[in-house]
Amino acid sequence: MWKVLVLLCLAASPTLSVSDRRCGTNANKLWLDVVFVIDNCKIGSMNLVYQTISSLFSKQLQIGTGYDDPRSTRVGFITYNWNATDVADFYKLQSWADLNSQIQRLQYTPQSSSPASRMDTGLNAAIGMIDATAGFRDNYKKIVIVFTSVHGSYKSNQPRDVSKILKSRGIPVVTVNTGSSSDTQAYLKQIASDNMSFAIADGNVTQEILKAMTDTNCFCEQGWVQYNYPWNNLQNRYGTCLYTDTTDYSSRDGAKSKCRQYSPKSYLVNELDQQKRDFNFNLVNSDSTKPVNAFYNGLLNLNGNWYWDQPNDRSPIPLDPNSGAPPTRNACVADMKYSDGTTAWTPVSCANNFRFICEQVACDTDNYCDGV
Ligand SMILES: *[C@@H]1O[C@H](CO)[C@@H](O)[C@H](O)[C@H]1NC(C)=O
Ligand SMILES: *[C@@H]1O[C@H](CO)[C@@H](O)[C@H](O)[C@H]1NC(C)=O
Ligand SMILES: CC(=O)N[C@H]1CO[C@H](CO)[C@@H](O)[C@@H]1O
Repeated sequence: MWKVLVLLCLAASPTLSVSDRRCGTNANKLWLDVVFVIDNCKIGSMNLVYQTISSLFSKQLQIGTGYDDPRSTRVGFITYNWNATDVADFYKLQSWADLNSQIQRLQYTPQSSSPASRMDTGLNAAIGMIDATAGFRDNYKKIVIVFTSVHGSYKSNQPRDVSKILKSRGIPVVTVNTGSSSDTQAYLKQIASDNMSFAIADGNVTQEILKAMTDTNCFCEQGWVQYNYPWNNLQNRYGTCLYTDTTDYSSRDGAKSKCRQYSPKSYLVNELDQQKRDFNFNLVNSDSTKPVNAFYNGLLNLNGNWYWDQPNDRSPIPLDPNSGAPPTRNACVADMKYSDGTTAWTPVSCANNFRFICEQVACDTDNYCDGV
């Protein structure tokens, strides 16, 4: 009796809302190139630096290159004080054991006798290390992670200007304050990418750096837009990528097959919640000179039931009632916006030509992408 009641209650409780997949966060399957830039000047704090670095890399992670599963991570090390030193380039560490012993060697290397801390030399060395292997693994994202406790000086350029070069190339810069100075923290905040200036004293720095790494590892191939919300909020990115062509109007079946031509992983866009619909309308309008009030999405009627389109090798996903009311009759549907601002999945003739949006999963720790 009890059980029946519990089941009844569960059945009556509101179902969870559905939404797009989040970026993969499997830290054992990272495929990245990471450069550590470590200040070892005489006056800096090295407390917990190498323990923190060590805690980022599980033994399951493939370090180096040449594995059957291409999801592997290269790790480079640069130390700096008055000048920078390349300790390990992207070719040196070819296994987790290599990485582990490199970290230990660094841990037991005495700090520099120089009190100077010139971060621009370290950041320029990072650029050099990344550029030295250009043309190889270009489809792997790079990330630069700087450890220092010092608001230092510089040799030729403000560190934030060198960091800007990295950021403008799509390479995030993480900073980790290894001391407790709030002046250093404010200084590092100008150098780091948004929301990527951390401090060891926070107590959760491993978690924060790992999130920065898995976020960096989550991206779209060139030409595709990563679903994020609110519009243009790159801090809140989902694990799906969208593509739409301003000039391309097509019948429903034409749209469906064009999505498949773009990529074997691609299909007509899903709209699991209102937020995604808002995003989709923004997207079709973002590149258009005249308002776009109708486009084809991936809502399909198969034998009287509603499904979301999926790639050829996957079954379509049944429409969840929480995603929206199904269209009023079996037909092709377009997502339409009316003059009062409301939207509806509206039955249309399949031969009507409309804009359309294609979708595919993002490149992330769950999905390797060999394109750039
Ligand atoms: C500083 O380091 C760089 C790279 O390691 C090197 O090319 C340069 O000669 C060094 N500068 C001086 C003044 O030693
Ligand atoms: C880590 O701690 C800081 C400060 O307490 C907090 O703002 C931040 O949200 C935490 N980050 C994570 C990933 O838990
Ligand atoms: C979660 C969080 O800290 N988000 C911040 C990231 O950075 C942007 C821009 O600097 C802020 O607006 C967010 O609040």
